[in-house]
Amino acid sequence: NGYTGKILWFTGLSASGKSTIANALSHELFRRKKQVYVLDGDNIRHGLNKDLGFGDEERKENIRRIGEVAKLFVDSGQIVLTAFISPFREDRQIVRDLMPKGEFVEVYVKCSIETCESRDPKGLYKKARNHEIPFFTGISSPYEEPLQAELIVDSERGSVKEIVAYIIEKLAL
Ligand code: GGZ
Repeated sequence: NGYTGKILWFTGLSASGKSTIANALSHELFRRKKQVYVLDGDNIRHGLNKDLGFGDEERKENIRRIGEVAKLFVDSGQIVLTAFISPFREDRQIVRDLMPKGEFVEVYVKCSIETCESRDPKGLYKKARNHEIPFFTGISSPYEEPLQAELIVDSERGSVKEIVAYIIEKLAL
């Protein structure tokens, strides 16, 4: 069972917990000697995609590039954990279609907009409400819930630790 390359594609609202869960999962997989790498806003939107904003077309291009980069990591044998809002079904489907069956696993990090807004770790929801940030997902830009996610994790119910354990068990990682 040597070859384990795949994409775990986390999708969900801002502050739903995508990056936190992906990073905790990556630490646990590393501990289990898996080749794993996290792609998130910190290493993609500040680098490769720093030319892109948050209009629909720019989000689409953001996700397209991330999909292509993730595919390269999978080619090199890694488990890639991506943590982007990726609000559009069509764009997630395009990445799914890049990958062989079973190598794209959609993980919906479910969390109500009310809870995300109350967490507001960076004060972005407040700014969006005050019209200081346009096209903010869940406020002034849509989020299309997955209809066919392989996994749904509810960050309002489970702890990060429980969710990580659940993902590892369900996917037999
Ligand atoms: C949504 C925004 C926006 C707008 C800046 N809408 O909670 P965060 O801060 O750390 O994560 C959000 C991140 C979203 O980038 P993604 O690359 O994941 O988005 S997408 O997949 O839709 O392309 C948020 C911050 O960037 N942010 N402006 N208008 N989130």
